[in-house]
Amino acid sequence: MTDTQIKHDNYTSEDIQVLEGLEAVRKRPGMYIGTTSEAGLHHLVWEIVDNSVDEALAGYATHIEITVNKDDVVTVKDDGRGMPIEKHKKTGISTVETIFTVLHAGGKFGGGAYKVAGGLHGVGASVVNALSKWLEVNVWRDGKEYYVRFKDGGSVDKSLEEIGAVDKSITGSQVRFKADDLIFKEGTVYNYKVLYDRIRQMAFLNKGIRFTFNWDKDDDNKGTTTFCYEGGIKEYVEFLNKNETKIFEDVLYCDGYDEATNISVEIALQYNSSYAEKVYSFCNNIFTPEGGMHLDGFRNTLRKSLSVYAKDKKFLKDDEPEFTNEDVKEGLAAIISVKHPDPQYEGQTKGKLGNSEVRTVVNKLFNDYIKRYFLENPDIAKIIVEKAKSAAAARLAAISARESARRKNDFGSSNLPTKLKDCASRDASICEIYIVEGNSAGGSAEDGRDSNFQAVLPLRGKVLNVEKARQHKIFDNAEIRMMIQAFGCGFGNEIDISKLRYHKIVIMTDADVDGQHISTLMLTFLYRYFKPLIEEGYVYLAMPPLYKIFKGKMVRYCYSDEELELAKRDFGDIKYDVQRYKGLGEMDASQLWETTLDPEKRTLKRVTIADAIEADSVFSMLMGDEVEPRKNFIIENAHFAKNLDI
Ligand code: 28F
Repeated sequence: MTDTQIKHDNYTSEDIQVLEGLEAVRKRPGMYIGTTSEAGLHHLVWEIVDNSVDEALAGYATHIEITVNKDDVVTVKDDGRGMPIEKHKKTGISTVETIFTVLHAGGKFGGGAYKVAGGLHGVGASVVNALSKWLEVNVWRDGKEYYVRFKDGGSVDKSLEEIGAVDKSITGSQVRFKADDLIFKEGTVYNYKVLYDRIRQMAFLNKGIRFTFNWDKDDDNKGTTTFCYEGGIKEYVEFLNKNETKIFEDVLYCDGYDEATNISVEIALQYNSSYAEKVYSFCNNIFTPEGGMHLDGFRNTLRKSLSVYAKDKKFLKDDEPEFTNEDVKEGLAAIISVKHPDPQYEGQTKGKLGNSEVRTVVNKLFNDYIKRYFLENPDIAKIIVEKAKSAAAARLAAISARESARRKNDFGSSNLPTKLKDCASRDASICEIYIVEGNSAGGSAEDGRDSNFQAVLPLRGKVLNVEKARQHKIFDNAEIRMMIQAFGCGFGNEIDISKLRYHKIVIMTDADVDGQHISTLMLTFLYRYFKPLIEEGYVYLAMPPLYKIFKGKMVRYCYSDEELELAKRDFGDIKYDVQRYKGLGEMDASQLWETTLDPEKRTLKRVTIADAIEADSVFSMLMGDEVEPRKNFIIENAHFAKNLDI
């Protein structure tokens, strides 16, 4: 044993207290990580990675490596200073053990300046330990390597010891853990895409930090990806616009730090030729889906400064109205990222930044920047003004189109589309509407449903490409008018959810590429015009089966290739038949009920905002002006996209 080794008995009163603390986490994991489903499992990774990011933001780590192995063991490693191993004053045990065994509120203890107080983030590494079957830590510090291991949700398995000498220049921390399947009952299997997307996002949000992602499973994703963006959110905006036609090359970027409030701000933006906006705001590296003060400050300053500039330069006449927020967001891609020492989150899903001082700080910084930018770059200022002017003109056209439509009582709830096969119940909380592509499938759905609470709206042809069309065109589209009428809650900024006629809006398409394409279109449309319905969890995807495996009266429906393989085993020696469903139309009414409509048996996938944003970006790529990325996408996905008619 060496002098630096910190030995303590396994049964001191502190230890017992510690275990009681971690036991509380195991009793109510949801309180600490939100859920114990897939999102909660991934939360464990982010807790550990966040600590590495903090060490990098403090200026000590440059590289963070995340590995998932075949057995879903996660390893996170950084090249920071290494967690301190000295005895911690308050706890009497080593700091590293304290970090993993003492529950603490984010920020207060961890030393990270930017934790999400009160929220689920930054609850700390001890929570990860509490929810792991085992967890081990290696620390490289002062020319030595240290090791400690915990098991069964936080009891010390091997106490902290020095395990070797290394060169003094080697420093850092590594955590390996296996999530506990007693806690994560749905399984401890990580999702490649979830990890990949978030790691890339963190790399965009934290310029210069190098992230390495190793996926060590024997599947199609096996391999290593490195993300490092010297340009940070400037490159994030380039990424958002990579499939769009930019209307100027520059990405506007500013950053600043306010000493009085300890708030730092980064903003990047660029316009493209589309009519949609992609504006995402973050606080402390966490997406704020409901926006908040940082976003308000950004939008108001953009609107005001562009209006003032346009008036000044006589692009807008004295008697013309100033731009609205709507006018300046057409074709806008932007990232607003703030760091706040004590963020307050509000709103339905706690996804809205409430601290009002953030708005003031963003206003000041962005206003100074953009005023100067317009003066120095009059050509670009003019392009943006022209874009906003044409948006304003379109907005006025849309208002008059909508007013004339309203006069005809088109979107009034009294007027339901003739094609809608409505349900009997008027209790929206139990009512469901199936939006079905194709007439034949619509027929089976109409016959197979329970008409007490299930309505069917068959759509013919593809939903209008909302990316390319402006509002007044969109309302000319018959399919879209039918949906607006059927939902009954209005659309766009004027949604009144209390008027929504169905609390489940279910998109039902064939389980093939064409079907996927249509559901992408549908999701994009709903995202752009009915966002609150997605946010409130009213939108679902139906999951029709891919196969039927049967022998005589013995029948099983399978929803994936894996399920089919498993089912084949159950049929064993029996000579079975397999039918592959190419489309919903191949199922008769009773089969459709049994497999896809019956609430007792069906699977519905609830659409999240993240799904919709993903659909939106795939969609922009498939539909946008840029031909090259679309071609690449089709070539890369050729095995899968053979029927994609774009
Ligand atoms: C794989 C996960 O957790 N990295 C970390 C550090 C570095 C320090 C630290 C962490 C000090 C006072 C608690 C080192 N030297 N990666 C990580 N790297 N924590 S976590 O300090 C913890 C705080 O109370 C560190 C000097 N100061 C800080």
